[in-house]
Amino acid sequence: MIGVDTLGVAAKLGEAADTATAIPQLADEVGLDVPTAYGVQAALVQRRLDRGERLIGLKMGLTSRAKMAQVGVDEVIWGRLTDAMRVPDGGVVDPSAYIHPRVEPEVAFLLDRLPEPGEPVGDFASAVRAVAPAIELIDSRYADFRFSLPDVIADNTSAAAFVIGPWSPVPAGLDNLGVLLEVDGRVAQVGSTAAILGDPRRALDEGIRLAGRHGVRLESGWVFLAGAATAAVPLRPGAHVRAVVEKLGTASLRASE
Ligand code: OOG
Ligand code: MG
Repeated sequence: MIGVDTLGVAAKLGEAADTATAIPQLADEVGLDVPTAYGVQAALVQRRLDRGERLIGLKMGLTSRAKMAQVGVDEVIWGRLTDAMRVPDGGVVDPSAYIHPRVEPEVAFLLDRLPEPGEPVGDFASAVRAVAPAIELIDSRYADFRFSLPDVIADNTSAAAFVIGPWSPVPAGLDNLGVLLEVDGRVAQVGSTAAILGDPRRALDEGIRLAGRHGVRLESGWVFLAGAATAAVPLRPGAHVRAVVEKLGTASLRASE
């Protein structure tokens, strides 16, 4: 699309994140379509790289019906992860650094030998070195956590922070593992990895395919978040959050008061 001020739109989203201040949706006003929105996302993440952050992975979004229904957008999307977004397992986040943070349970992959662009992942066990339970902290930069498809893509798919639990070798099956999100010891969400495109391994194929359309190639050593298996829940000050994935274990974080 001609005439979109990609850098200007990225600067608005970047400042909204840096100052934890919501902004109105902008896709309609500036005329963003999906390809231009990925261009804004690239520029938004480039601002982070310019200040010294490193690109360390890719995240999928809206790979489950629970998530699509929660935000009213029904297309699979992807975003970029940097080292500054990673919080150690069991670590503390400051909720006041975000606008309206939410947490959701995910499955993470540690990428290994990936196929050539355009090729499907033939052998998952050689493409992925290890798997882990994870928590993603999302924080839409748009008011009321409401957005259109191009809005959320431009906003790096609401990516804000993530925690990865202990890595395990790739198990025989990943397609029907129970998933729990606990807040302060109470079950907040229950689901199954089957909710993630029927099998979270499919999320990797989709990630390679969709990112490839925009010239992004996944790299060995990158982290990959397959997308939440359940709806996300608000992160309140002082909360203790655990994501438990059957056979894989637990990832946790705490929100400071
Ligand atoms: C968009 C990001 C979705 C997921 O796991 O589905 C996502 C949002 O919900 O704000 O990260
Ligand atoms: Mg997510």
